[in-house]
Amino acid sequence: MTQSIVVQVGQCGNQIGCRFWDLALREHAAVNKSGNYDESLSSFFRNVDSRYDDPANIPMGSGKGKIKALKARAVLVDMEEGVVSEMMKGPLREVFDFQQLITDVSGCGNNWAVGHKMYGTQYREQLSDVIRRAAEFCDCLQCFFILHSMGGGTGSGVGTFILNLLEEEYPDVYRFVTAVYPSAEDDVVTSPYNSVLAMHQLTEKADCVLPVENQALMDIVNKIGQAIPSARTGKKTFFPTDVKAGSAIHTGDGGLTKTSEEKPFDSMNNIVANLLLNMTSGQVPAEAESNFLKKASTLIHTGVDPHQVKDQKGTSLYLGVTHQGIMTFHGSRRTQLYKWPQIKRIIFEGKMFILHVSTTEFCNNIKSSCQLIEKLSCQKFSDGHYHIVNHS
Ligand SMILES: Nc1nc2c(ncn2[C@@H]2O[C@H](COP(=O)(O)OP(=O)(O)OP(=O)(O)O)[C@@H](O)[C@H]2O)c(=O)[nH]1
Ligand SMILES: [Mg+2]
Repeated sequence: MTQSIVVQVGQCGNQIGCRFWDLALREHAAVNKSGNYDESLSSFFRNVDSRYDDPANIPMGSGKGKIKALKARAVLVDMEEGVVSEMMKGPLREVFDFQQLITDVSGCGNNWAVGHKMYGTQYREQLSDVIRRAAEFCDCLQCFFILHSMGGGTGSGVGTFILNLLEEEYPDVYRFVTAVYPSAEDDVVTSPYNSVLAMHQLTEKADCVLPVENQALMDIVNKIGQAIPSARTGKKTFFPTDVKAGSAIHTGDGGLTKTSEEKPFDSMNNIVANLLLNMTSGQVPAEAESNFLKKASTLIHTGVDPHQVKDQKGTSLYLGVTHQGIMTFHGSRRTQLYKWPQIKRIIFEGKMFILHVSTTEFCNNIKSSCQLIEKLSCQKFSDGHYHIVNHS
């Protein structure tokens, strides 16, 4: 039996956290019909006797004890107080332990350094204390989930400060980070700088990072929004094949209609909450990490150069770079893949980009590996177009 602690930092981290706990409770309510406090509940929740101010854990025992009151294994941190205090007035207020909150008033003004250097140092002891409190309620703490934005000062600065602290104080406990990247239209001018500064920390200190891009979330929400007309219009619900009916972007009544209390980021945050719960359900962190990496390695559409390339026949195509190698695309169809082990050299000669590829040829059905050097060169013209020439 293992437990995880969620550390939600800044406005974005706390808002996503809120959707996460809401969904986790709904899922447990749907599955746990007996109302017993069992192993799966104990991974994210404590069962407490709420008659006391500082309620102690009710031990799980054989897993047949009834649920009294559930407390989330969560630590809430924000250098502004608005979001957290609103959460403490909202429907989830009973779920959070008010002794595991840290807030200040002024926020970090979207400045990584203020969060990391100033507030981080100032709140170090307090952060360490509340995290220890949450950790001491666990029998076998296995994982910290840190939720934060990369663009905000508190999220990027204090979030990565906490990551360092966790590495120092709990080196053997997994550190999973869900990091929300700003979209290109983000109105916070410092968000790209904050993201770069925070990313450096993530690469060094996190065991696993789930990068979430706000633009992608917005696109998904819009796509689902278009596919699912409002229930109030009385129109028949229609789901195109690429949008699943169960794509829970709305919670509220658990259905697909938007409720009046829903806030602007809720639909986007529900997608992240779903992702996190799916990733963690029934898995120990090591398993979740390995499954996550397996999934990540199947995502091929990374780094496609937006400039068109032309082959010898003048056909337009695009070049893409992925974990597998360098590939060419004709429209959205992949036409060639030069795998990294095949690529022997990449050279730039002025405007020429030359790729030396070793290919395996089949001669008389006998597989003989011929070191055939295929030279692919592409010339970049002043208008940004490439010309690709095959010298093989
Ligand atoms: N997906 C998502 N993004 C959010 C949410 N709230 C803010 N953001 C994004 O997060 C970035 C701003 O970070 P915040 O989390 O608001 O900032 P903060 O961590 O509270 O830091 P300071 O306010 O500077 O102290 C912007 O890129 C926003 O678009 C949210 O609830 N969901
Ligand atoms: Mg804030």
